[in-house]
Amino acid sequence: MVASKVRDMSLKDRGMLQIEWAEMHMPVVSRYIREEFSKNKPLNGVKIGAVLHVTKETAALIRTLVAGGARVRLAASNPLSTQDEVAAALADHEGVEVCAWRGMSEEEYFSCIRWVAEFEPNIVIDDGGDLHSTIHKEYPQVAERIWGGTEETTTGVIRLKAMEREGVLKYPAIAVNDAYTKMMFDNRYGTGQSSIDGILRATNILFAGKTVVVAGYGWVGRGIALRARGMGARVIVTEVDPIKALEAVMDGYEVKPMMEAAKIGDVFITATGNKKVIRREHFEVMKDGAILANAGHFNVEIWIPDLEELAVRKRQIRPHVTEYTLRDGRRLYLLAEGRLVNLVAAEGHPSEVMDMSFANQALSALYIVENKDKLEPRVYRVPREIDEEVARLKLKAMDVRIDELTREQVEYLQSWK
Ligand code: ARJ
Repeated sequence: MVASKVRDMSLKDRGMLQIEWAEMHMPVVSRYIREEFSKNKPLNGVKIGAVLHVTKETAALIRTLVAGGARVRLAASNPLSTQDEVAAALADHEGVEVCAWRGMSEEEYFSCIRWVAEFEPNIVIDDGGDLHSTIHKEYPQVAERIWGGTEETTTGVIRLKAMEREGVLKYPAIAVNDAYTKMMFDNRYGTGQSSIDGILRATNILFAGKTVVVAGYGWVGRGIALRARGMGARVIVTEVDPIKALEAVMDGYEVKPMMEAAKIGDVFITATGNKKVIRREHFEVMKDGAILANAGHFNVEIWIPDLEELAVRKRQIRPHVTEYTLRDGRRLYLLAEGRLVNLVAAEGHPSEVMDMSFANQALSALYIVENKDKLEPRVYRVPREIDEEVARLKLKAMDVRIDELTREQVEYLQSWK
């Protein structure tokens, strides 16, 4: 408790109410798995270092890990995404230390991540890969002793696979992002709703009738395109992958190069995981009033240095809306400083979908404890059994029942004759 660094401890009661609200909608993590963990204490004495967005949903996960007997040190996975009241409530918790406040500098952000590394955790849970990367670069002795790690998001998994490829990965890593019950739900339905929620809270614009350009048609882009269309927007998708581009066409969207989409879009939402997706040449042709938002993990998709260079004036119009006036008088509006618009301008994904993502996290942490002697320093998929268990528990919570194969059907599926 003493070691925690948060904005204001007097917010803790308010934070606890938010956590209760989240947990009401997270039956898998905060009821089923927590009950099991409380009973059997499978994480007894395990030190977990976590770098996650410090939200009410993350709090539900942390409380479940602690119920299982773990001690947790938690830092923010983005300088602007922390819910300060939740950070205070968590810092007040037995067994939890927190380093997170909204609006921290880049330097403070990394100092909190180092503080998690210095905990010498047995297990590391990361979102985006900054913890994995910092430990590998700066704390090799700590890395040697880590049993295993998990990774919440696509960007982090890409970085872990690069480490694996270059032969530098020091501990086994489970790509929680790639579980079906994560990627197909959190990335699609979670981001689809929460990114639009962030844009609406920041701007209060009407989506109906707008031309919305979605850059990237992975799970995140698909979800955003789907929800934007559902609200009456005309959706244009940009892609570099021919298969995904074709899928977008077949799903009924217009597909164009960014250079053409730039001229006609009212709202731009990036979801590629890459850098400089919207840059100088695009800003130069955009319409007066165009709105720019990012849904990807890092603030590099909309290339802000170009925008800064092109602008003759910059004003904060309202929270999370920065106006850039270009030389010819056109005004472009950047939301949430180009960081994940859903977590900065809204509250991130709804609890219901984080319930599935974080159930995968909790069960993957347990899997590492149980299999630490067998696992090698590689990137692993979430075991199929965990994925199916998460789906089963979610269905149970939703009171949805499904059929079972008959013996005859099982035999039919197994026969090749
Ligand atoms: C915590 C959240 C929330 C939320 O699972 C999502 C993902 O892949 C991350 C990309 O950085 C963000 C993470 N995420 C979305 N919403 N994490 N609480 N409410």
